[in-house]
Amino acid sequence: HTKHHIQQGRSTIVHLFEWRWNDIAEECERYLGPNGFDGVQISPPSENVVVTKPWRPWWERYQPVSYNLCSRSGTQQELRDMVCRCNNVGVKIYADVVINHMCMSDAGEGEGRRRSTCGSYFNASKREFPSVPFSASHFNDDKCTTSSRNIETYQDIYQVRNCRLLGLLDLAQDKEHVRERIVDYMNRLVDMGVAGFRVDACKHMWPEDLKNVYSRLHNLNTTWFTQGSRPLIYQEVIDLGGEPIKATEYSGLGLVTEFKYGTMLGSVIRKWNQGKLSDLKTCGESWDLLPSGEALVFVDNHDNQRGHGAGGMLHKMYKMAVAFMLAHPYGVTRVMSSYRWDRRVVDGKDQNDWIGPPSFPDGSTKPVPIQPDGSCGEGWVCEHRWPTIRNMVMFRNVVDGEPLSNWWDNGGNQIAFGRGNQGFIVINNDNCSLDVMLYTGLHGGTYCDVISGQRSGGRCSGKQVTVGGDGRAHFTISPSDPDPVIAIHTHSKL
Ligand code: AAO
Repeated sequence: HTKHHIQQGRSTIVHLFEWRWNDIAEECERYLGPNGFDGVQISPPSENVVVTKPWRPWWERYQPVSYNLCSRSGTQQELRDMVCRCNNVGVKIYADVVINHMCMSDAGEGEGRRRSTCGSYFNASKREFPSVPFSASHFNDDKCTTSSRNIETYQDIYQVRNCRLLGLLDLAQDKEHVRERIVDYMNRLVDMGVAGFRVDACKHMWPEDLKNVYSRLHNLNTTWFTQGSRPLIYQEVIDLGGEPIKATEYSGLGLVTEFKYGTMLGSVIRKWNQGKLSDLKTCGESWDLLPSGEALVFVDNHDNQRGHGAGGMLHKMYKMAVAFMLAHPYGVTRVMSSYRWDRRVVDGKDQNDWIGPPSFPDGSTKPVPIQPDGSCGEGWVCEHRWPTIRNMVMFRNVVDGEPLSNWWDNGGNQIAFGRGNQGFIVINNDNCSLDVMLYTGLHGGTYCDVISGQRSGGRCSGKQVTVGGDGRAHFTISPSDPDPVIAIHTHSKL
């Protein structure tokens, strides 16, 4: 079984969606390292087809034409430099790998930088990708029984795995040549110092083929990792129930994205179907979630944000959901860092869901400028720099390994819980004030709330909480607070 390498004292993967390698390298050094992030999920580093209709959508990166390492995020040299610089400050890189398929069947033929990001030749209608190389016999079409060659129903496991997802040319991972090319691609990244992978569209690949591929991966690069370390793998499988393919078919191979978690949390925070925060008392396996050690959890992802895949939420609720997720022991946590685009929703669907990252007229991605207040400019949202999220990532590090403890709720939407005797969080999602005395498990003293401020030196820029010698403290949270949450931990003690 995969040995996990979420190192002690660091938690949480941040998905720097569509960022350039150079910007990620800077961010590791100036922000992610010092703030205790475990690692970065990067956008797919492989060469992809250049889509111009619509203009350079973000999703073109999910249409590889080769496994050469140049993309809108940068060159192979820039990728290598980023991996090295991030590892040097203790921040790991997890690469998003698209190995289920190549580009869409109607992508045509071409070469040069206007057609593919490294300029490699491909011919989609002949299914030829000579830079890998792949050719017609390496695809699954002979196994697919639908007349469109596409997946037409998710109720048939053979269609889901042998036909084309969204019209994308479906690779035959049961063939040795295909396995070997994929393994070679992933091993080039491992050898460079990458610590693991987000594997795209795993539902559409047979578990035994993935098992074969993962078993052939090299150990992590010993320049940064202890000898014998295995890559951390988290597999994208959307399992919300109702389909024959289950997340548990993949959980023996690595972590699996637990889509039920964000769906459940979002619905409770929005109070849908009479949901209330106090329901979260039992959050975990009894909710039909994967065992905690097998799940990668998140509140939103790049698909959900724009109505692709399976979930979105208002700012205040969103931060509350992320704060809960980071405080609660369940799963390996991932936070999303996105960019703004002009949503144009018609009949419930965003017509602009394709818009790519902030870019120059020539299609190249803009750098991420950091403003004097620490936020990002040029349309980059940088949720991971929001103080609540950053400080809760640190909370999770401080309480790492501690059990859920001292749960309290009012039977409605006010809850509180601790993590051993290391940290304590109180959340008010009711429309009335919270005003209560609670046992925190923390040692007596004055603590700085890391939601409304933070400790620096001996001073606190936010609310202060006094824990008595008996471990009890008085909390008040008004529902109109910008963040109706209070969180304290041993490192925020004044
Ligand atoms: C683009 C165009 C397409 C075009 C295609 C080829 O948008 O119109 O046909 O090119 O020319 C991304 C974009 C796609 C884009 C693609 C390639 O999202 O729009 O297509 O790049 O450029 C399924 C997969 C899942 C996948 C998801 C999008 O199982 O793996 O579709 N996610 C990943 C990536 C994603 C990427 C790809 C895969 C492809 O994260 O960014 O696509 O590399 C059900 C199923 C899910 C299924 C969804 C959506 O979900 O369970 O397995 O995901 O449907 O089809 C309720 C249900 C829930 C259901 C959900 C949505 O919540 O409970 O089960 O509704 O219907």
